[in-house]
Amino acid sequence: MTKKVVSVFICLFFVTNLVAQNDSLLKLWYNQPAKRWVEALPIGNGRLGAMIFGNPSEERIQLNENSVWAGSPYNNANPKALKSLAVIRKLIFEGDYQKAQDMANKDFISQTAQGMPYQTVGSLYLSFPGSENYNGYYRELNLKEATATVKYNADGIEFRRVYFASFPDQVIIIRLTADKPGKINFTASMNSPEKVVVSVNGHNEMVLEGMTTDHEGIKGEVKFSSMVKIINNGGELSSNDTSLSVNGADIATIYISIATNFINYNQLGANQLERTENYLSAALKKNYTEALKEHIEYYQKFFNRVKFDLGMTGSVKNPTDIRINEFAAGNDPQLVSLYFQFGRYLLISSSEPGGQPANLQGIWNDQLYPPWDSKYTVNINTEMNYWPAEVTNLSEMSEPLEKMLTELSVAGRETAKEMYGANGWVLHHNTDLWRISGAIDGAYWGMWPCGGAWLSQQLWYKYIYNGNKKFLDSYYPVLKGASEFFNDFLIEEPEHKWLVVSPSVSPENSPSVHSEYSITAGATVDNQLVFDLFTETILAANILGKDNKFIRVLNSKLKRLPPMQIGHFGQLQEWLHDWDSPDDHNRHVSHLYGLYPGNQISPFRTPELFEAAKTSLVFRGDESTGWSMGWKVNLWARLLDGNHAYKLIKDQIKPVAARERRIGNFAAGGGTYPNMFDAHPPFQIDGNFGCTAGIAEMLLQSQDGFIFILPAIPDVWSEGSVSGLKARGGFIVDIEWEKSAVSKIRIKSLLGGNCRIRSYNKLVPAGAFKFKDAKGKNPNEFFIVPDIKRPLISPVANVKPVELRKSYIYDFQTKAGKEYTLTLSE
Ligand code: FUC
Repeated sequence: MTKKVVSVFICLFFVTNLVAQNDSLLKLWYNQPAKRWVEALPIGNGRLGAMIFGNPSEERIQLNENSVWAGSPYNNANPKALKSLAVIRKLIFEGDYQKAQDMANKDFISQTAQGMPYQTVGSLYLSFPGSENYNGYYRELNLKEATATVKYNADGIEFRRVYFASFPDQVIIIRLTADKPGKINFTASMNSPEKVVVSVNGHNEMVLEGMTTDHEGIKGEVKFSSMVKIINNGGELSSNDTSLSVNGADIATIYISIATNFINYNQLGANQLERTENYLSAALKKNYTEALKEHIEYYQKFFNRVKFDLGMTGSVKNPTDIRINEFAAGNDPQLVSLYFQFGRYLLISSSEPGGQPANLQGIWNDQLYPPWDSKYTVNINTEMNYWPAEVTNLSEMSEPLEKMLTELSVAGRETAKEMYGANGWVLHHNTDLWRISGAIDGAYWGMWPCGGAWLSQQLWYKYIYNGNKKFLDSYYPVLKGASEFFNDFLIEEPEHKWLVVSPSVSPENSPSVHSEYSITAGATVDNQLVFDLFTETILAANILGKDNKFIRVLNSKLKRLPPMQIGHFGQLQEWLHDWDSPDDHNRHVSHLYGLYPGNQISPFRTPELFEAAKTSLVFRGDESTGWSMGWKVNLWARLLDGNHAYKLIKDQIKPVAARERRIGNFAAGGGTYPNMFDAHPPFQIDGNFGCTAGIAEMLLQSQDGFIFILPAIPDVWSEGSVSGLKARGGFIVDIEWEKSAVSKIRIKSLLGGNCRIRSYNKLVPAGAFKFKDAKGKNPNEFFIVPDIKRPLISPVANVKPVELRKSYIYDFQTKAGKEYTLTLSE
């Protein structure tokens, strides 16, 4: 071998070794079984979920299916709203918030059901006699393969269990092995907090049948069934009336099938038993090895798109729970990449095409009445669940959300007519499996008719990341319907003659000047949301060549929306009036929607608003509930402050306080459970997704007319690499960096078009393509930025000029399917 060949060989060896090493770290692992549910490990295939406790002698596998919800099809609009609408608006404009809120509670908030809870199916228990005394215990969740494993030794035998929720086969499979033949002995049984009957049928299958509960006057009519089948190699399978036992087997493979009678939000009546049997018998046709292989292949199609490496420290040798405990005080960059990949794992596992969107707990819930019913809270939480979908290259996973939007646009149309006499469709701050759209939970929280405006953003994001006109065309009616509602619902406020949403709230917050009353008109977030909704509807209609007349109407209304305002302490005003207080540490930062996920506030285009948003965020504080901190990671990334974003990651990845924590009057105490689930507290999955998106936002942004490379990395991430992130315009971006400077960028263009790159470092093309300093507007149609009015600024506000680090901005033309490499200029 020549010297050159040898060094290439060594180099390759080193690189593959490094990758292999990092891949082997894509695991959550523990030295003990889970004692609490938030220590158990989640597996899921979008429809089915399971939590693995991993106890050697008494294994518990807690089960979920995504259509097991209490109740049955219903709607909850309050028909009295229409008659009171003019009165309540007048009360709000006159400043009589008390009367207005009282009226909203009686005439607008639903007087019937407030949403149905998502419910558990129950648990499968496996009891292993002789495994009480064990050693060498190990439990892991492998993010690379979407499998969980438990290992331990008892009586000189090593036992091993592998668990996965098969994507292609739609069943949960558990394989039990031992390193000596004939040693697998256990009894399987099931129970549930639901009313269920467990029996064993003539084929030695354990069958659990149940019906979900009635709730708030709505009859529980979701019938569900589960079947458990055990295939034993060697030994014997026996049963009694309610359990199955295996004696002396070499290997046992357990199949868990679950199905319900749910057809869609409006219809029940499928045969759940037949469905359960069908899944099971289809799965049994494959052997275990094949099933596992196909499961991994399906999963990796999505998971493997993104690789992320921040390097590692000695902390990687510790179990995950210890690393979470120590993260904030030390330096464990690999835990950040693990947390990020766990977020992607959770999205793939809880939101699959054809299924339900991830709810407040994804699909994992062990209760009948989980916190906030584990439904869809749409004044932040459901949207946050999908923030990582595009940027972390998991576009397919948001399909259930888009389907839900279509359904809401039908169900919400009735509500818009009934409550407000308006066209289009409306959604308030919550929905559930039945796609309710009325206002719930009391006016302080629920008098918010902008759920449709926020949730519809998903449709536009999907389009600008993927450029699929067919998609845009098929969802355009949903977008248009959401706009039609606000076209009818906006009303002129008396002071400035702006068009505002009223009655409404700035989600779950009230100004300290009248802190009991949140009810308001023209909250900043509402103005921003309607602005985006109208803008996107107009753009979509133009692209599709539709609805000229309607566009003209929307255009004229768009101009009459209130501008953003900067209040007396230099903050971005949360309300139409200058009511904000620096002592307000509410977890919601709704008015910062314009900064993230929106793109109305930018350091380059709207510097005054940028500074005002920062002032608002500084006063809101860092520590809060889990999802709030996840949001703030994104916000600090958009404020181009990587160190502050990292501070929020430290706040997020910390053990949950034993006691409830409050800052002033406001809930704080969010963090991370040992199984890496986000703690609101309690467990709420949005924080996982929000923080995952935030980490991506520190590495790559594309909302401001260009792709910003490493816009906000903290000093502690001075070296690293990420590949496969997605930017608007269908650009797949790989970045490597050293000494906090970009060393290499590779961009794959899926759609062609101008690629505009901003970087803190001077770049040159590697290869023969034209590369120039960027000027003027980006001609790429997916990088449209909104035209924002100058803010109104309080005369006493002190608005500082923005100080930005020097950056470079370039343009180059791309062809669809081609790759382009840029490197650091010497
Ligand atoms: C909203 C938030 C709460 C919680 C709930 C599910 O009400 O204010 O913090 O996230 O949704």
